[in-house]
Amino acid sequence: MTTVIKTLLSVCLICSCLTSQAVSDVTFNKKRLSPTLELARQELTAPGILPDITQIRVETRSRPSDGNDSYEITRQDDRITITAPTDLGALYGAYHLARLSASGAHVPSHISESPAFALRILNHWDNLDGTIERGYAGRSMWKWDELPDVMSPRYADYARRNASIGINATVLNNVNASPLILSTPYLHKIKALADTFRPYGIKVFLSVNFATPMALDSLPTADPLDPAVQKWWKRKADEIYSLIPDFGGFLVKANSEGQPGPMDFGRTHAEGANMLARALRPHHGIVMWRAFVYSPIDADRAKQAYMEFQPLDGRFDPNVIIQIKNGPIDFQPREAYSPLFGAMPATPQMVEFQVTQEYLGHANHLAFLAPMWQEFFSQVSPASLKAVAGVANVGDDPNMTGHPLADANWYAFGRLAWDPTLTPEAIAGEWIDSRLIDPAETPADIRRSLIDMFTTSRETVVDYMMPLGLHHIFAWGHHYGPEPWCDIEGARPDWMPSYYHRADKAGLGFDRTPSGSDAVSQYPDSLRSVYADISTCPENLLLWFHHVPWDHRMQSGRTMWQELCHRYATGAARAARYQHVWADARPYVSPAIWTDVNRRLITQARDAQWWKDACVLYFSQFSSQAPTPEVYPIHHTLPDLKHINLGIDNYTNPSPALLDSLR
Ligand code: BDP
Repeated sequence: MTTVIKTLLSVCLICSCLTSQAVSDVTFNKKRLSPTLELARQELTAPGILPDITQIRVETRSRPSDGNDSYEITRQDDRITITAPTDLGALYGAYHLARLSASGAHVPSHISESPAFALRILNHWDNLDGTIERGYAGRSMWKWDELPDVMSPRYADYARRNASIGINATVLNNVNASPLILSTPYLHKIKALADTFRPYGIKVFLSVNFATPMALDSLPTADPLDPAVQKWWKRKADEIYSLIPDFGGFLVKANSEGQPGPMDFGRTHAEGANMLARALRPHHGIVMWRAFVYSPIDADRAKQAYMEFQPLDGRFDPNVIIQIKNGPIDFQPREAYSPLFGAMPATPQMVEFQVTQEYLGHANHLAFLAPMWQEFFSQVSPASLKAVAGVANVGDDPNMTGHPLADANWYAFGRLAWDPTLTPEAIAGEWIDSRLIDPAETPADIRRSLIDMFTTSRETVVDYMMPLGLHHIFAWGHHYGPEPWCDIEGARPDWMPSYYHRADKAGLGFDRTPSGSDAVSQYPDSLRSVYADISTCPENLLLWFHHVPWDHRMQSGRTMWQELCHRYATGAARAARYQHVWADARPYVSPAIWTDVNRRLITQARDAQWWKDACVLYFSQFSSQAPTPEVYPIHHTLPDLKHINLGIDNYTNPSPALLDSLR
């Protein structure tokens, strides 16, 4: 199969225009195929699938010990049987075979799969006006003006792409939620989407604004203990379920960044969440209540979620899950894991990852995120979590993800939500083989270099943006470029880079040991002592936990200043090298994708230099030491970089002068 055809297949897998052979004999034990089994049939009879298989038998039957989404595949010579307790399990089995087939892999004699998490959910930060908060792949997929009358074929395509990697739920709208999403006309639009997604096993959830009863129906309050408010939510839940019987529930951002919440009425997060949970409970719905909050108490930003939520352990109803970002701050290129995980043993918890690259170069930089998520799972046991959420990188761009290789992050999110033990190498290999190249036609060393490029890319971004545990030194607002010097009058101190890097003549980094903010004390004892001691703290989190003297000796033998320069230099150099890897891969990748990615890799390398120059020049003012030789050539001057003061408009619509200055 050529790579061009493969690209087509990855966009539209059920493409009857292709003429290669299909499996001739696909049978089911069920006489009448449900819409879900019909989808499985379409997958298994798609042209070109499993060329050496002649027969596939699909058996769906309940076995009490099986999880709902599980499946088994057995192969005997050229015959395959998929066995599953549910139709959806069978569909997942069909997708598994399609995946193996697309990457040219052999079907082993026995496969047994069951997902690690029952709920594997994408969070869209889509606004009702079609914009996407932190979205870099065009506008929202959801065409609210047209729905429910016009149903874009892309809705089914989207559902299929999710289901084929095991994602089984979606939150359609932004956590900064418009109350309008719960109005009756919108519920009819949502019903139409839910009907389309249902055969694919995708449940619909909504983000809700806590003050919706006030905004939508002029109630005088949204106090969760007010009976009229409780009744309002019960009625709303009944209305939703009358339209969407398998509706999943609500995601709530409350009392954070200006969003309303129970604390506006003197109530706790638990009282707010439970009120919603009780409205949903008769319908088996759940509430995912976010822990991304800014405590009013003046404490280290990294401590606030823990301080606000940990004391509420055990106070939430059973159908509430606390949704916690992977790190305690905000989706930085590298964070320590959030200490709230494991600190609320009597409360269900779930993790929120960010698939969209708000802090990782938007749709311009390659940053394959499986290593980041795997790093998280190596610290927080998947068994301790009820669910996994990922903030989507999906929009209405033709390829849905902007950067063509960013599809690998959507893919990796789904695959890890299904099986968190998969390695980044394995996931990158699967994606590359099935969606980028034809492994049979691509030399092994080229394929290997592509996998290496993917699996090193996140660390590369960390190195040229924020090595050694630095964090949040992004430009104001859009979070694209470097702005460690940013100082906006009147803004929250904990939105300022200097709050986090704390550069001074003595050193660099945030002292979170007992002599500083003592954020380390929120971690379990064994880890607290490791993080608190500068000699045992992992170097990739050193400046996260310590204010480190410039001349502190690192494991490499370099001083901290030299190591910092080294990381910036190697990060920028690696970003530049990706262009060579890509050049070598050119004959094996579709020309359109090659050209698009090439353009973005050039931008990435340019941006990496910009990050290196900005940070090294800025911090050298505090270290009082010149950049080390490996940092050269330095392309910019600090006054120039400061002068640019990138705003998002500048970035999306750069003036020629700005472009010149960045070259
Ligand atoms: C931050 C984003 C902001 C989100 C917020 C959140 O900058 O746009 O609304 O997180 O997660 O990362 O609520």
